[in-house]
Amino acid sequence: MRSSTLTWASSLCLLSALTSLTSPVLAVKEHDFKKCDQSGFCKRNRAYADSAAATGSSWTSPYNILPESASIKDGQFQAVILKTINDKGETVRLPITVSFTQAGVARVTVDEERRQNKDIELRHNSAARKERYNEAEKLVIVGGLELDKTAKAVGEDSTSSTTVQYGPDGQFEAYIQYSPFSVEFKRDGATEIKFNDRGLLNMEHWRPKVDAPEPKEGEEAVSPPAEEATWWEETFGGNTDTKPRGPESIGLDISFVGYNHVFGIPSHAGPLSLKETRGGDGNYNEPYRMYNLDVFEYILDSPMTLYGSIPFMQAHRQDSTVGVFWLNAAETWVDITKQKIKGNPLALGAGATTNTNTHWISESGLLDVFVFLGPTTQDILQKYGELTGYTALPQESAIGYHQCRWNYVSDDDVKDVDRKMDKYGIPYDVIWLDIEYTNEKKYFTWDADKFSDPSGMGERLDEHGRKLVVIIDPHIKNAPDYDVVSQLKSKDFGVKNKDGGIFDGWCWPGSSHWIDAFNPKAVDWWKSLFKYDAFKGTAENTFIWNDMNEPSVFNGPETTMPKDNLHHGGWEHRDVHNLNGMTFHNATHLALLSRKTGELRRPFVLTRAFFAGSQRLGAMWTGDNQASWDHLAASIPMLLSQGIAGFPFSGADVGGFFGNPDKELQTRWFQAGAFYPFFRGHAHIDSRRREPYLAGEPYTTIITSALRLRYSLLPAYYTAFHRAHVAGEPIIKPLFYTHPNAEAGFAIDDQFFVGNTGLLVKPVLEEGKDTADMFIPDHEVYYDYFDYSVVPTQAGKRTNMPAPLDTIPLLMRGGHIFPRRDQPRRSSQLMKYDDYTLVVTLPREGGHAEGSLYVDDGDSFDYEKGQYIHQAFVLDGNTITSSSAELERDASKVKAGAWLSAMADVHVDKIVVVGAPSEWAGQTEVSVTSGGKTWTAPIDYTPASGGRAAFAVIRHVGTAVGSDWEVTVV
Ligand code: NBV
Repeated sequence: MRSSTLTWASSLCLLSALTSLTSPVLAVKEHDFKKCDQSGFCKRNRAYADSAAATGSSWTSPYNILPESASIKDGQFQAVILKTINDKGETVRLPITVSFTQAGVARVTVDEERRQNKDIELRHNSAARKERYNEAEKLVIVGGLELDKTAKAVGEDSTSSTTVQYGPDGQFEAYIQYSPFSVEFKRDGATEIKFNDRGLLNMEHWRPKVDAPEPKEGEEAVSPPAEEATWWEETFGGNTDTKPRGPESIGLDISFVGYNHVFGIPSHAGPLSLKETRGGDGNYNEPYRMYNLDVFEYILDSPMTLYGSIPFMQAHRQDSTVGVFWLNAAETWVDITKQKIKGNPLALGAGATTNTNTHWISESGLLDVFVFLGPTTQDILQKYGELTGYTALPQESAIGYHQCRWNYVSDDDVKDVDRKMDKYGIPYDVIWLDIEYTNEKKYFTWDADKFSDPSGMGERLDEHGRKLVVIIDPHIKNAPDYDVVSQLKSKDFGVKNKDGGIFDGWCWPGSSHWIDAFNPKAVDWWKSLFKYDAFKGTAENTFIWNDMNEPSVFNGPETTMPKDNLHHGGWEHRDVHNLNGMTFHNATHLALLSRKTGELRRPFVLTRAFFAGSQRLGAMWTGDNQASWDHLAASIPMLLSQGIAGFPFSGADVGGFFGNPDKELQTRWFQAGAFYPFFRGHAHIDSRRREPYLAGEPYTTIITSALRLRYSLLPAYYTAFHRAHVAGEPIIKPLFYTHPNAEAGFAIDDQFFVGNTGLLVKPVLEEGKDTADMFIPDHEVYYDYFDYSVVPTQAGKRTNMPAPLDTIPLLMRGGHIFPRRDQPRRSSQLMKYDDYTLVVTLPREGGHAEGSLYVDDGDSFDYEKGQYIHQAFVLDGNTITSSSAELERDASKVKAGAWLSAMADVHVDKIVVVGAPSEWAGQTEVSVTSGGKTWTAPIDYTPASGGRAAFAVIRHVGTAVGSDWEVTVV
């Protein structure tokens, strides 16, 4: 459909024809996207793995550390690996550095010695760099690299290996074997991760192209050996990649010893616990692929690549998680196989019955891998976040509900939707404009006939505290009358083709150029386009959506850019492809920070393409899903994967992008979406209008309840976002994260916990279902969220719960306290100064519960100057207390700005104690102490009855939410 042979108009017609089908029967054209054996370097590395396996124990990896080159100093082991490249014993030199960071992370970096490269004649684009791409670190890593200078070599001096002890309390060890080269990472003496254990390390060194001799007359030309066929040129789907540097891939086997589950490497539409990829019952036949692509109508349960990539994987077994982060921005494939451990598995610890072997393959760049030895998932996420950055603390409105479609067609249309949402009492925060708002897809312009008064529209939204998001894509229309493209060309800020001219491709506007956001000067220019006086019609409540930034190029190979295109600094697109979307997202993020001097609002930018580090810049969504039950179900593992890969601010199009959901599906999707970290309804241009008020009864009421539930839980969500911001915690958490020893829950990916609230959600994801089988991971008591009934549960078993259409299966785990705001309003902005409710759930035993609240103005960066409230709540027996959640912080020393001053009048109004102790029966008053004063507040106690737990409601507590206080019941 997107081949260059179709005209723009005909492809759009075809697109419309396909997507106007009422029920989505669409499927990706798989042959439009490469399989491993259609990608030269993937095929070669897999073949290498096959020959290693076939050779068996006599296989020897040709990579050896030169013993005299090895040294360890100041937290770094350095040496040269010699790769034997032929039978004559000739070698190439590959410098290796193993760095040990103060946080206890090990990093293995292997480059190719530059000396080799002076002989390399680049056959085409001579402007391209003659070294392996080595700038991923510059764009991805923001901290955490301080070396642990106390890391030291231990054990006997040896010419055949070095063992380095590192990490907290010297708990970790890296055993570096020289010949053949391999590394074992150990925790407390036990091997957890092995590199090159199977001998699959493969660094295709740079070499000159040797042309086959011209055939003599009468003789046939000799063709290169099969494996060399794709070294210097490769063709797929009619596009030829000229590969001026020849073969340069890297491959490495990484084995997780005693680990049965691996998670991460999003984004793929498959289960959370990754599948094996080399065939067999229920397994995939293809490796997981990471190559950011606009995969039109993607299929489910597949290792196919999608729009974004995070090459970060965790392996988990009972009470232990370890991980690796493969820092490489080129096309990457990962094979996964599992192997039962022979002998005595218990030697490795409980549950360690299996090894998971992985094989990582990238097209170019350095071998650069970070190793995390856990032992908890959270510990790994924290350290990964120190390296790549944490989730930006979002605008509070960004975690409310977003109403989007392709397209709201005029400013009147926008105002009409806004009015109707109010009329029906449906809360929402942000309305979105897709590409049709522009004048002929020229970004930064408006279609003046339909949007005659964008400023008036923005002001109107602002009256209810609402925001507008408009789309800005990276393709810039190549039109004579378009100032933005004239500037892009005259300033030379576009991505180049292989010959050094500006790259011209096909996208929504027709012929287009792409901004090269790897160029800092281009980023500065991009920033200037967003100034209020440049992008007329936008205002402080306008935010941005970046789509198509994989980049999507309709007439390019696999709908993206040719790999031999050139970026700033002379790097080939091949080297940086997976980073491309992030650089564009980053440029837009920076642009929003500089729209007006002195204005300091947090940006909100949604991106479709992403890489490790994108979490610092905004939110992502899972792209063009379909209005079908299986796509609704697929959204949960996809978002859980995002969360444990360090980019939790994620959502899926609620209702499904392609097609028309029936009302049951739409309703269930809202119920699930109400728990997505990023919650947006969106729909394709050819789908029927489906704003929640159009659903009719009982659907509109049920959808509205789901939305109100989300709004009441915003304080809990915002607190969870704060944990993501400071510690890399997922917003929605899979069971292997919350219950790391409950084996039966490790692969469960259709239910999750919300932050640290103890709220356990299992959205209904199947048609016609009115019950839900919820897996219960522990012996704790669980209460139904809505009626406080004590759910009859058994640890490690499923509990069948009623889930008619108007009910979301939602449980509260005993032992938690979470904040809520119970007054329903039209937007989060209007709830800003509402009082709070605390919900306390008593545990099965011990009368202890904990929770917290983080809140700030949800808009500016004043929180960085202490303008926030962060309280920890504890129930102990008969006393509930609130005190600073940060021991080192003295909130009384913070000089309150406008927001914090106003919060002095915002109270904890109500405390609901579910499972309240029977000694509280008969109480009518509690005593409240705060700021040296004591007063009483009324309490109503309702005894347990008919399966419902006893509960107590304390009203008019009257303590400022930011203050320390104590409530004593008896
Ligand atoms: O801009 C139009 C759409 C957008 O609505 C969608 O959310 C993106 O994922 N966009 C893709 C372009 C083409 C869709 C077929």
